[in-house]
Amino acid sequence: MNLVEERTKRTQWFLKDRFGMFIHFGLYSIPARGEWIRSNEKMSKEDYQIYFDEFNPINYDPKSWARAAKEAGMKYAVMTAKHHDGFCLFDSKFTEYKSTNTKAKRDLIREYVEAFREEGLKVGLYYSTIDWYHADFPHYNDRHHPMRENVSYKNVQHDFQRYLEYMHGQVRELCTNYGKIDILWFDFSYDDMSGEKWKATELINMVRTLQPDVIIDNRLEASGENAGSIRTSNPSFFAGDFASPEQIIPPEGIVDENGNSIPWEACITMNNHWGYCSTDKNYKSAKMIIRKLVECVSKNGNLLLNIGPNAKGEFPVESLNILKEIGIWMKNNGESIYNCGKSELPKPEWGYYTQNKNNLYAHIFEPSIGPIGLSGLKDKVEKVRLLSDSSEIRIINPWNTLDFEDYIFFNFGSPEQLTYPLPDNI
Ligand code: JFZ
Repeated sequence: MNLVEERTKRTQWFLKDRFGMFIHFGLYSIPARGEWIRSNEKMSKEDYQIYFDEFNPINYDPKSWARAAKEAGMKYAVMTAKHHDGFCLFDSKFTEYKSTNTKAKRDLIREYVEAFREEGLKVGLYYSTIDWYHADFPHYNDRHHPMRENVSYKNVQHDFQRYLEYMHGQVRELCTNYGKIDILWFDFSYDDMSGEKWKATELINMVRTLQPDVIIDNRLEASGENAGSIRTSNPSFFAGDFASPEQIIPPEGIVDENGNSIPWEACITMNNHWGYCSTDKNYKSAKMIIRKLVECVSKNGNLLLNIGPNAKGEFPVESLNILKEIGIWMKNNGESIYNCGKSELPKPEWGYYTQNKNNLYAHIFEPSIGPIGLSGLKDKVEKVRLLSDSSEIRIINPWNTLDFEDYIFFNFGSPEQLTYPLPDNI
């Protein structure tokens, strides 16, 4: 098997599952101004240390998180084992900067993988390639590093090889000590900090040896607008198994250079932050998120929806409510999401299609004043049913179909609507 065939095989479950939960949790959940706070506010190690000293998420209960994810219809999750600030939520032997050394005294990642697996969800780990804590991370040329403008800091010697040993050692721990890992989500590459700079071939070799079936994102080489070589027919060994567009749903999905769809997953936040932000109440509606999920699936993609738990280890109440609402919809309509993908039919003007082997699902976003038309389907549709209650939707002949020979029409409103021809003046 070549690399593309191996990718196709590994990602089968991922393409069926379609919907997952992203969790950004760490020391930054305490200041509650987002996970980039240390960089954004140019905080020194000492400035940031207070959050380590204080960290104690007394209500951390990943079982309740897993239940919330499952009830929302999510099939997998990805949680930050280490974010850019370098703080480890797992018991790594390579650092003292970890949750087991805080007041919490817990390996949060162990509890997370166990809880989510118990609910039947697949588990993923986010691991930041960038590290603002490790003394050997080369912040002297790093436009993101909190200490980028600190002159005395620039003169300190940094041994990047030592950082790479640290990073590889931690990835080995994550692939060894936590059972079967379904997704590894590396984040991220930029400037010349990309690909072999991370010793990516060696890293992926190790990962594949320890976790043969794990799927990996494309960010060991991708950055910004560059998706890396995953879209070529000859991707690099570390190109990843799926593309990871962020806060955007690609207009045409993601295809390789031959026009074949490749696995992709859009990650989006519920408000405008990844890590908990107490003042950001700009939550998207459940309706909008459901529509974004439909849009992803209609373009052969997945949706990874982020939650930023607060310092106590709780999901914000707004997030919980959104999850509940999504769950109600998924319970009734999940059949049009799981195991579904892009339809052979072009996008209809009133919404999106999703499709599986047996059915075409019409997701009607636009309210209609009358019958809704499906192009190219005349005489091809056996029956139309409302997915949520299996009730009959009648295929009808609207008043004057002369111009619509290729369409079938069905009525989505009350039957009476059908009988009234539209007035001439609208
Ligand atoms: C990254 C992180 O920096 C961020 O904190 C969060 O974890 C998010 C999911 O991923 O954000 C990025 C990464 C790469 C780019 C932009 C934002 N990029 O290459 O343009």
